[in-house]
Amino acid sequence: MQPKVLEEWKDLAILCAKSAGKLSLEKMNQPYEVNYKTSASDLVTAVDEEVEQLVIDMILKKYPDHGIIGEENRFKGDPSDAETVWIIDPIDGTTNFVHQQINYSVSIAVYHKGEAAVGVVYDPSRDELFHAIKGKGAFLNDRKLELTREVKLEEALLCTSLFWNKKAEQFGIDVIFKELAGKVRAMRLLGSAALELSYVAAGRLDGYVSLQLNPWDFGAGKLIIEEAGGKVTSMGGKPLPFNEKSSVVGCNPSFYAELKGYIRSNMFLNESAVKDE
Ligand code: 2AM
Ligand code: CA
Repeated sequence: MQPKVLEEWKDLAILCAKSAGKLSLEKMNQPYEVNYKTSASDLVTAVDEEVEQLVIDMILKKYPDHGIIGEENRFKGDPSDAETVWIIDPIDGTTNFVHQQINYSVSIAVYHKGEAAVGVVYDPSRDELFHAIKGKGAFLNDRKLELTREVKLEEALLCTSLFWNKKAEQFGIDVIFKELAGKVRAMRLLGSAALELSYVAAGRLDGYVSLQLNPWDFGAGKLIIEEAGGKVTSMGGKPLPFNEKSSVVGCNPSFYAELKGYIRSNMFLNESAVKDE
């Protein structure tokens, strides 16, 4: 893809993310509807839907032939018909949006022929923009992000979005994380996967692990970590897909092999079963 086109996609992704963030901040202190998706711990608000619609309208105005995969499913076409697909999460960390009013983000990725081309994650409450173009590096606002510092696993600040559900226990993940927590410097759980992956790229966290995420949670963050020089794969070491669920390991490259090996050797890992949850 021509560099000029990639720049245009990135510029629109940034414009969409900032407009989405502004709308979410405006709506935050007005009454809005909150609904349960699958359970009381899986929320969706009227703001998620309104913000997704805003982003879809902005994308289709400029690129009517592009496909869109959004968490709230508001795109009317079939994204598998398009060569270029935008993957959006209007609010990643809806629970934080509702409870904390911070620690949530807008995640927008552009994939071309199945490959990540552009990734943008915007934190509206801190006005922080993480962005990357394939082959052109990753940035936090104007600062280039480079994971050049060597980090040992025992010095690492690790993050997860572990779900304490039956499936997680069945895979032994509760035991692993208990043990892993004693092996690394400390563990964190922030509640917005897109933001947590971006923090890994920025060196604020050293690694992020999840048993299962959706493509709109990791689509942009994956490219931002890779462009900062980090490693991101599934727990089994496979490249992350753009159109289906996956487990995720993203980290500073210096301990990737050790961390992935540790997870694999301590847990019964059947990736297709993890995905099918
Ligand atoms: P979401 O807020 O867009 O749903 C929370 O730990 C992280 O996992 C968030 O990025 C959240 O994204 C994501 N997530 C995906 N499915 C989830 C679920 N069923 N319950 C809680 N968080 C979920
Ligand atoms: Ca969401």
